[in-house]
Amino acid sequence: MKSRQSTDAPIKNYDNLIQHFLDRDKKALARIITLAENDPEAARIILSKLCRHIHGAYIVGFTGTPGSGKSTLISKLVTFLSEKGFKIGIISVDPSSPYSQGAFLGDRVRMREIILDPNVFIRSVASRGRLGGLAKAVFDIAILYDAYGMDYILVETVGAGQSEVDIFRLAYTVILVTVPGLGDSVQVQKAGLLEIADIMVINKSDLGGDFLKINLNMMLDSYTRQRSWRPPIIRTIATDGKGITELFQAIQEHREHLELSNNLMMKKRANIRYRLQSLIESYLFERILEKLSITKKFDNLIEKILSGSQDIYSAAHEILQPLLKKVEKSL
Ligand SMILES: Nc1nc2c(ncn2[C@@H]2O[C@H](COP(=O)(O)OP(=O)(O)OP(=O)(O)O)[C@@H](O)[C@H]2O)c(=O)[nH]1
Ligand SMILES: [Mg+2]
Repeated sequence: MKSRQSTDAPIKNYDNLIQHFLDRDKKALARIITLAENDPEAARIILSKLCRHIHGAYIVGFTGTPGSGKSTLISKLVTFLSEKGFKIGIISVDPSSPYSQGAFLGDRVRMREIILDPNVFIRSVASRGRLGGLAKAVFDIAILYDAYGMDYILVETVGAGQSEVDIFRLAYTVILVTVPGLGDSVQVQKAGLLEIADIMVINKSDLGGDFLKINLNMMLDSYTRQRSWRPPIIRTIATDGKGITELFQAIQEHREHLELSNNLMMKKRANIRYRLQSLIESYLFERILEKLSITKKFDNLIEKILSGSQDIYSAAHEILQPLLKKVEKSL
């Protein structure tokens, strides 16, 4: 195993790579994202040099049941934005199912036309892996896209697990993509999606959607009474690009609402707090727990629990107590 965090390891110089990145070389962007994902020390060095490059990319999240048309909608919106001269970074979160590889490739084929666009960059993140790891990867990519100079960052996820819901702390505008005939309330109420949605899309409007619209309006009536923003309902036919202008308009209106109400700054602050907490949590987890678990004391406690002379809770307490005392003293 590589000793990633060893303090004796020579500190690598990433200046050349960073320069290429700042010159908007897509290869450098891809390389830096890979480094950030796999090498925490590299991530620290590179991000410390890029943190001054804040461009204020606007982050939009897309969620909704599998197959509702999120990727199609994103690809059409990307074409629309690119034609206006904007630079767009896409983050696509694969569902954790073992079949996701195929679905992802499918998306890639559909997105081929925009992959070649110099204004667009796509990165996919697998949602398998350690808890919290997914959100961290997505947050890091978003920071890198911003430093690279993207105007819009579009994040696609099915929004099923907690980790995916966490991703929506990142997005300033969250779009919930629904489709007619799929059990209306199920699509919306799952995992509290109604609470996080800022814009409702009824996609596949070529297949209907009048009834869904009535239902969504009813749900919004009861839910948004205390909110200053009522999510608009936009009808789209993603395959034909219908409704994309209206969708962009709705995103802009929500953005203005956030800016005028100062909520954008609040969201950004909450994001940083969450990221900082998660990062500290993962450092604690990786560095301290790894070291603790190879001590003699740890082995002794395992034996005691095995023989029934100690319970697991008091054992955890015994390990943590001296550490917590030291930490509390240092705060
Ligand atoms: N009839 C109709 N089909 C559509 C529309 N939008 C997308 N589709 C089709 O729906 C299918 C799924 O579209 P995707 O864009 O892959 O959906 P998705 O939500 O990204 O799917 P996952 O990433 O697997 O969750 C594709 O076959 C699309 O061509 C639409 O407006 N009308
Ligand atoms: Mg998709």
